[in-house]
Amino acid sequence: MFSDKDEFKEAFLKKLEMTCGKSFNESTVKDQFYTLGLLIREYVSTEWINTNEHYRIDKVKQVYYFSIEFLLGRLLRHNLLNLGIEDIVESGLNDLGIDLTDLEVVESDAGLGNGGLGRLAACFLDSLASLNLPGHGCGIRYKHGLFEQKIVDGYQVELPDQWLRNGHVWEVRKADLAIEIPFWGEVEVREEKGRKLFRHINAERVTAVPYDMPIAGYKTDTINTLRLWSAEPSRYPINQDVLKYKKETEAISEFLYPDDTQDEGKILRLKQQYFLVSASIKSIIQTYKRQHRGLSEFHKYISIHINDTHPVLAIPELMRVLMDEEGLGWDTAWRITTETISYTNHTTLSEALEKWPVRIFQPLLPRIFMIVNEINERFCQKLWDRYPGEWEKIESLAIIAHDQVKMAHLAIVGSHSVNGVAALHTDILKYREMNQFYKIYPEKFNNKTNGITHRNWLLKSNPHLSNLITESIGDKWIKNPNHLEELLTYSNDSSFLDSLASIKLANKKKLVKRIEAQTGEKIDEHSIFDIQVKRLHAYKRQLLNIFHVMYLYNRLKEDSHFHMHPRTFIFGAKASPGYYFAKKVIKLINAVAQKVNNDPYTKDKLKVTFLENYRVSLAEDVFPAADVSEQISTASKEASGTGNMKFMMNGAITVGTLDGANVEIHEKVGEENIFIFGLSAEEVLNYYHHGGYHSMEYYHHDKRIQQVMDQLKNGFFPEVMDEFEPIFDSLVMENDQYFVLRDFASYVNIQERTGAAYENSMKWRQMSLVNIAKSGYFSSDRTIDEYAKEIWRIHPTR
Ligand code: T68
Repeated sequence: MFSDKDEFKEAFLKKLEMTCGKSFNESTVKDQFYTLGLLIREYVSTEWINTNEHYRIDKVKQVYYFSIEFLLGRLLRHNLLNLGIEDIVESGLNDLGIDLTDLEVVESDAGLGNGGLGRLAACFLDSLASLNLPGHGCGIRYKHGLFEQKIVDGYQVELPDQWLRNGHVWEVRKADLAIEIPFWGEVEVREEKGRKLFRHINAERVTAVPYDMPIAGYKTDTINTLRLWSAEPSRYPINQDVLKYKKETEAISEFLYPDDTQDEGKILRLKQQYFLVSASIKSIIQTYKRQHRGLSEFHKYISIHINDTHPVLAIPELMRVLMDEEGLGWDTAWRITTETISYTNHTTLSEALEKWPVRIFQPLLPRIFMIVNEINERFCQKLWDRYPGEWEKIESLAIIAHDQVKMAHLAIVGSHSVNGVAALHTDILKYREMNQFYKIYPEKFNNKTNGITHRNWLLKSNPHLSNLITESIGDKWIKNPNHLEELLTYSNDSSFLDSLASIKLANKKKLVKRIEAQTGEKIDEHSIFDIQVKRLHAYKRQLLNIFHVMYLYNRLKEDSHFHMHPRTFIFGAKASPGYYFAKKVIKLINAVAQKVNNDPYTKDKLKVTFLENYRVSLAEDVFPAADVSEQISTASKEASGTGNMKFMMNGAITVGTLDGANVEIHEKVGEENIFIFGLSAEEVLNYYHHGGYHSMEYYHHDKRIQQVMDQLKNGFFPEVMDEFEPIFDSLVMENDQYFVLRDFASYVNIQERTGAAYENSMKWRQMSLVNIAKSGYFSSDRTIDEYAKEIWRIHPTR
C-alpha cells in the first residue's frame, strides 16, 4: 500500500479524487477524513483476511464477546497508532497542508453504549487484538447511539445522536451474510422416529445484516472483527401493512436502549437482545461448520462471553440450534452450551437485574421460552434433590418464578463461569447477593478485576506524558504496562517531577481552552481540577460532591480566615431520560455553578463547571487534565468503576470510598497516595440489614449539613424555589438511601486534607508519580490475559 510518506501522499491524493470526484484543492475536511479512513481500511484488509484465514485453517479456538453495547468513540487516531503509521500519515498530511487533528474532530463518536459496561467492551477488543488473541465482538449497529445532551437553562435536554449522518468509514456491510431472525408465531411439535421435532411457524421474520469493522492490535499482525448487526425487513409479507412492518423491523436497531418502562418498549428491548444473540450464534455456527464435522466439540473451539445478562438468550438459542437444527439430544447440547458460555456480572443493584414477564417473553420467543422452561424445570429438580421441601428457597433460586424470567439466574445456571469485575464486587456476589448460587456452584465463581486500555487512555490521549515516560524508561511499557513501575526510580528526581507538573499544566490549559470555546467561562488553570465524570446515578453520589461545594461556599462567605487552595469542580454526566432524580441533580449542579461562579467574593477560589455531552472523545481531554479524581460511590454499590483507573493512569489522585476497584487502587498505591473516606462496604451492608441509620439526626446535629439542606428550599436559589425539594426529601425525610449525610463529615475532612496536600507541590507530584507507576495493573491487557487463560482457554497466535 504505502510504506513511506511519499507513497502515502500519492495514495491519498489518488484515493481522494476517486472517491470524492473532486480535486484536492476543492476537497473539504470531511472529504479528507473520509478518504483517509478508506485508505486505512484498505491498508488493513490484507492482514484482516490473513488473520481470518489463519483462524480457519489452523482451527484456532476463538472467543466471541457478546455485548449489547460497544462504546468505541473515535477511531482514526486509534487505528493509526495501532497500525504504526501515525508518523507517516501525520507528516504526509502536513506536507499537503492538512493538520491531522482537524481531520480527527470530523469523526463522530461511535457512542453505542451508556457508560462503563460499553466502554469496557471497547477496551477489551483493543487488548484482545494487541495480545494477538483470537477474539471478536458481536453487537448491534444502532442507528442512534446514546443521546446528545444539551444543557438548557441548567436542565438536561436530549437530542437524538446522529453518528451515521456522514456514513461510517470503518465498516463493511456484508449483505450476503445476512441472517433471518423469527419472532412471534407458534411452535409446531411433531414426533418422528421416537424423536420430537420442533418447528417455529407463522413467525414474523427480520433480516440481520452484518457490518464488520476491523480491530487492529497495537503493532501486531492480528486484525480481529467487530460484527454489528443491523435490522432490515425480510421479504415483504403479502396482505400486510408493509410500511408498518418496515418500521417495526427497523426499530430493532434504531436506538440504543429504548425506554423500557412501557410494555411496548420492553418488547423492543427483548427483541434487540434476541436479535443480537440469534444472528451472532447462527453466523458463528455457519463458519464453524465450514471447518469442522459435527458440533460435538464446539466448545473446544468456541467460547462465547456474555457481557452482563443482556445477551443471556445465547444460552437457550445455542441449545435450540444444537437440538432443533443439528439434532443433538438435550444432555449433549446442555454440556456443549454450558462449556461454551461464560458470564460477567456488572452490578448488584436489584433494580438493574433483568427480569422479563412471561406474558411478554413467551409470545415473542415461543421456542426459546420452551427451552428456558425446560432449563428451569431441570434446575428446580436439582434444587429439590438438594433441598427437599424447602419451597421458599427453591422459589427464590428458580429461573422462572411469579411469572417472571430472571435473566441472572439463567446466566449462572447455563454457563461455566460467573465473574465479578473487582475483588470486592466478586466477594459481595459470592458471600451476599448470590450466596445461594455460590453454594451450589462454587467452581463457577471467579473475579476478573476490570481494566482499561492504556494505549487509548494514556498513549493516545496524553501524548506529552507518554513521551516523558518513553524518554525515561523506554517504550516497552506500551506493550507491557507493568514496566510503568520503573518510573518509581524518578521519585526524587526534581527535574522529572517538574516535567510531570508542566505536562499536567499544559493538559489543563488544553481543557480550559475547550471549555472556554464552548461556554465562554474563564477557568484558572492553577486551581485544583477536581473532577467527577461518569453517568449520573444516586449511588455514585454526585450530590455529595456538590454539597461539599455548597459547604465551601458558605464557609468562604462566613469565615474570612478560611483558607483554601482555589479549586475548579468539574462535572460531566448524562442522566437517563426518565430518571427524574438524576435530572434534579444536574439542575442543582448548574444552579450552584451559577451562584458560585458569579459571586465576586468567592469566584477566585471556587468554580463549578458542568461539561455538556460527556462522551469518549471529551473524556480523552478530561482525564489528562485532572488533579483530583472523585470516586465517591456509596461503598458496595459501584461494581468496579473504570474512570477511577483512567484518572490514576494520568496522574490524578483519588478521593474515594473503599468501593469497587478503588479498594485495589488503594492497595497498589498505598495509604499515602490516595484519600480514602466514608463508610466501608461492610458497614453499609450492615446498615441495610440491621437498620440503625437515621439521616435526620445528621441533619439536626451537623450545622453544616443543616445549612446546605435548608438552602435547597429556602430561597438560596431564588429562581427555582421548589425545584430541589425532592432532593431534600429523599435525604432528610426518606432516610437517605445512599448515606450522603452519613459520609458528609468524613468527606469534608478528607477534602481538606486533599487541598492541603496539593499545596506541598513536591509531595503532590510524587503522589501523582506513584499513581502513574502503579497503574499498569489496571491495564485491560492484564484483565484480558486473565480471561483468556482462566475462562476462555484461548492462546496468543502468531
Ligand atoms: C458498570 N455498569 C458498573 N452498566 O456500574 C461499573 N446497566 O461499576 C463497572 O466498572 C462497569 O460496568 C464495567 O464493569 C454499567 O455500565 C450499564 O451501562 C448498563 C447497561 C444496561 C443495563 C444495565
